[in-house]
Amino acid sequence: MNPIVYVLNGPNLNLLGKRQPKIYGRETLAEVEAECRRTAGELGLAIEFRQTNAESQLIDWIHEARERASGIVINPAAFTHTSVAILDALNTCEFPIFEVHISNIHQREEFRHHSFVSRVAAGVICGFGTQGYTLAIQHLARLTGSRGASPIQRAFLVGLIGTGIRASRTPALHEQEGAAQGLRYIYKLIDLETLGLGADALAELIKAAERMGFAGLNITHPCKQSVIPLLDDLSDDARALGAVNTVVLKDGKRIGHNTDWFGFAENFKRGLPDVARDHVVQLGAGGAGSAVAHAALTCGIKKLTIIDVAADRAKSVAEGLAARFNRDRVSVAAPADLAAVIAAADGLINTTPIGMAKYPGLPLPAALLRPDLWVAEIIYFPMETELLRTARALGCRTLDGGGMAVFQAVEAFRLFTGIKPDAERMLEHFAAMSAN
Ligand code: CA2
Repeated sequence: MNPIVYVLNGPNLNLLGKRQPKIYGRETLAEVEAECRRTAGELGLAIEFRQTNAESQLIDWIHEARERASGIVINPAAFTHTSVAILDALNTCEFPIFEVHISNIHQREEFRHHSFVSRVAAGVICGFGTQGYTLAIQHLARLTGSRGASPIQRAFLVGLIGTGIRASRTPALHEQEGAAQGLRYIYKLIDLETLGLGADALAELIKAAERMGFAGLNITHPCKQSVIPLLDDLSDDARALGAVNTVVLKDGKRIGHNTDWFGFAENFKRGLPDVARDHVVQLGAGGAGSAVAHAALTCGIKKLTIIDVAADRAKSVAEGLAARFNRDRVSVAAPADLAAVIAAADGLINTTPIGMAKYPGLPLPAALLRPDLWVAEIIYFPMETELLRTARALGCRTLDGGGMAVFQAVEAFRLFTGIKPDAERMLEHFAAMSAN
């Protein structure tokens, strides 16, 4: 039978993620529990995860653990600083006890600097956020000699197939998050251009990746559609969008997903949470166009008008959307009608490549912008496109494409590894890379 670890939580920790996020973060106790279970599971430990607001209950659980457990991880919360009774109960235990605090209690009010529990704890972790719990569990596993695979041994090999991708920041984003999670994580760029290959090499490259034990692949231009016939199954999103940017390779199967739309939706929710959404114009219906339009409608944009120089592309994206959302919410306009539709819009989303370092310029005449029009980009190289610069100078609310790049990677990392990445950490890393 697996050794049992009791993870005990004291008063008010049931409010985690719901109040005081600056001190305690945004993660809920249920999410902490899930992380603890995952870590313990990998290490061959069983977990009893509990929380109470009552001192007597905590003491009863410590007594229960005395009989059953191989260790305790305890965040006694405010009882840390007050309870001799909890200290006495812990003192009767013959196994290691680790005290965890989410915040750095020594940086806080004087009355939090003293802990009764520390006298009996084999170790104290504070100020590591909720990661403190999993660190304590990992250490306990080492002490108890539990033989699960150590997370440091878990290895993931993944990659990106596309053309002209040498400057991509996605490999660094994934690898750094993998390292921060204690994984051996390698993200290879498989650039068709560098290899002198055409898009028709895709089947051969996927087969090779599968044979070499890749956990998954990101797929980008020009292969997001052509990859589909090479897959065993698709997620609902990928099927609806007819585009795949993430392939999970598992148990001999290839499953296609689309995390681009999630990337735009998360970025939009965070960056422009309160803007008017009655009518929005999307420029461009190629590349990421259908994923962005899908995200826009999912984010509550009431009516979306799509404009593309290639009328048939705009029409086909609009038809796909109309099949999934209410038909009245999507329309197509001709480039000649741009001024009129923009005049009636709350926001503008640019999904054309104009503004990228390779295609500098504005995707529409500057005279059509006005201060009460919000403007969103999906380009992140450069982070400030000419469109964003012009819109900001006018006083428009704006959103750059950096967040979309990060959140598509957040979701792909989760799909490849089954491990929830730290999105805030990935955003910070991306910002640091972009500042260089
Ligand atoms: O940092 C920690 O983990 C603490 O143990 C948390 C206790 C505090 O009394 C200790 O000094 C340090 C407080 C737990 C309250 O938890 C809340 C969580 C979210 C919102 C409000 C309270």
